[in-house]
Amino acid sequence: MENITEKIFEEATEAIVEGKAEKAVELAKRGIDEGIDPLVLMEKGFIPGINKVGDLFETGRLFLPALIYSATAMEKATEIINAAIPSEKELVSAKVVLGTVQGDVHDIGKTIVVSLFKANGFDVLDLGRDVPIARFIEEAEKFGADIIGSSTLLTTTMVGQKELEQQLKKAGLREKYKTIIGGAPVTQRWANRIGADAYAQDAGDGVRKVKELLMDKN
Ligand code: B1M
Repeated sequence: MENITEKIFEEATEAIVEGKAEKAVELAKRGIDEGIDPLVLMEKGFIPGINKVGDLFETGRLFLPALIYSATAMEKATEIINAAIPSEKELVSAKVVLGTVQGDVHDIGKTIVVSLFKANGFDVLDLGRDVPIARFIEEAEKFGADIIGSSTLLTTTMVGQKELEQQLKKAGLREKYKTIIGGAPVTQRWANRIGADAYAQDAGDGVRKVKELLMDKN
């Protein structure tokens, strides 16, 4: 069993690096059928692949068309993984609005966060990607959210998370919501600097942090 699991992880990494969407989907399905936890499969199989692609892209050893093939393979595998995340039966009476900030179209990680939040019983409104900052607030007001979550993968768009804090303050709504931020370049230090209530390094951490924030809120 261990060998099969390791082999699936390796092949999943390879499928993403090579940008093979059909193969990635087949491996995601096979891994789940073999009983591998979908998030472990993501973490040990697919994420190392897309991280490798990122490194190759950054160092000029892979170009945009290949990055797009790999991203497509990753998106397709993520759909299968997200659908397989087991749901908690207990509903949490908390509403979360989540999106990727304006100027940024990276949404693979954000989508995993959304799925895990839903699986943990949160009522989630997914705003998608490239979301104008003011829209986070408008939608949170309409949805009756408790938490506003923002994701970003580009260093140039991190400033959107700061702007969200500023716009909330300006509208006199900062105390009404708890905010959580995430994304590859984001850190706890950035959260402290801009005044976000929490930072999460991955989806599981996000669920833990949101539960803590809700305890503070009540
Ligand atoms: Co882009 N890209 N990309 N890209 N891309 C990065 C981010 C980059 C680091 C690659 C590199 O150079 N090494 C680099 C950014 C450099 C920088 O800012 N300093 C980069 C660049 C430059 C670009 C373009 C500018 C390229 C170009 O056009 N010349 C362009 C930007 C377009 C735009 O947004 N305006 C671009 C485009 C793309 C694609 C469209 C091809 C594709 C995205 C497809 C999609 O998302 N639908 C893509 C991809 C795939 C990547 C890399 C390779 C992988 C990102 C990813 O999906 N990771 C990325 C390199 C990298 O990050 N290693 C890269 C897997 C995912 C599961 O992880 O998103 O980190 P992540 O999410 C994690 C955690 O961060 C956390 O939980 C998730 C699950 O564990 N998390 C949260 C995330 N959000 C959270 C929110 C929370 C809590 C936790 O609470 C609210």
